[in-house]
Amino acid sequence: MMINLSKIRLTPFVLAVITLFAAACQDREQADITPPEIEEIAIDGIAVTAIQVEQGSTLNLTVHARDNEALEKVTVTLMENTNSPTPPTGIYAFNQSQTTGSDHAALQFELTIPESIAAQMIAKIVAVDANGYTDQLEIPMIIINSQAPTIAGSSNPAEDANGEIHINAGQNLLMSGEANDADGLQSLSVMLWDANDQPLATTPIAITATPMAFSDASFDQAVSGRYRVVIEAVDNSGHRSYWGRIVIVD
Ligand SMILES: [Ca+2]
Ligand SMILES: [Ca+2]
Repeated sequence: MMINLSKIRLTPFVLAVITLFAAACQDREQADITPPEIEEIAIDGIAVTAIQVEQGSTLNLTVHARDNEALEKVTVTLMENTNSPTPPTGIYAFNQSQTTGSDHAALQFELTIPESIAAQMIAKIVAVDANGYTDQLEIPMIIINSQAPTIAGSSNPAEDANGEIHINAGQNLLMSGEANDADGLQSLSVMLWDANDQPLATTPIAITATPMAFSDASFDQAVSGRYRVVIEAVDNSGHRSYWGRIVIVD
């Protein structure tokens, strides 16, 4: 049967129906402006607000997240803690995403922790919904390595309340500290890293005793900017520890 369009009259009733239909469609398109929510981070079923894990172990992290409509994905990234430099190892490349089409998900992430490092990091968890709205959470993550050396460091000038060291361009930064390890120390060095964490200067400390103390490593920088002073200690078994502070050259 053919419909003769010319016979459909735009009565007030038809116009009202069309208007309501258009409004309903628009509401539907704009409905989800509610961001997702990360409800809980759990390890072996127990909710955590910080992560402590031993070297050489496998970490099973569960992220519980929810959205009013649909979660798109959840990502876990391990990031550097500003006061704990990143050791050169693959774990710090951990950046794993899992997609989900559900409004609620419990997603499993498995991280293998290397044997040889002790580190402090941040685990950043991001949940994204189907419209790109996000929720994110950053929780501290400490890799406990009872085999790695201990390091104590201090600076002159001393760090401020934010844990940052400020020096003027050309001013001397004097570092002192001590490293210790029951297995004996293989190496100890004090370094200045640039903003990209590339070493600019290294002062090796000869190991003449255990524990090994030093008080005479110094650095200066003529160029203003952000740097990091780093102490690295390695024991005779290859376990490695880092101590670090941000240095701002004003
Ligand atoms: Ca949403
Ligand atoms: Ca050791």
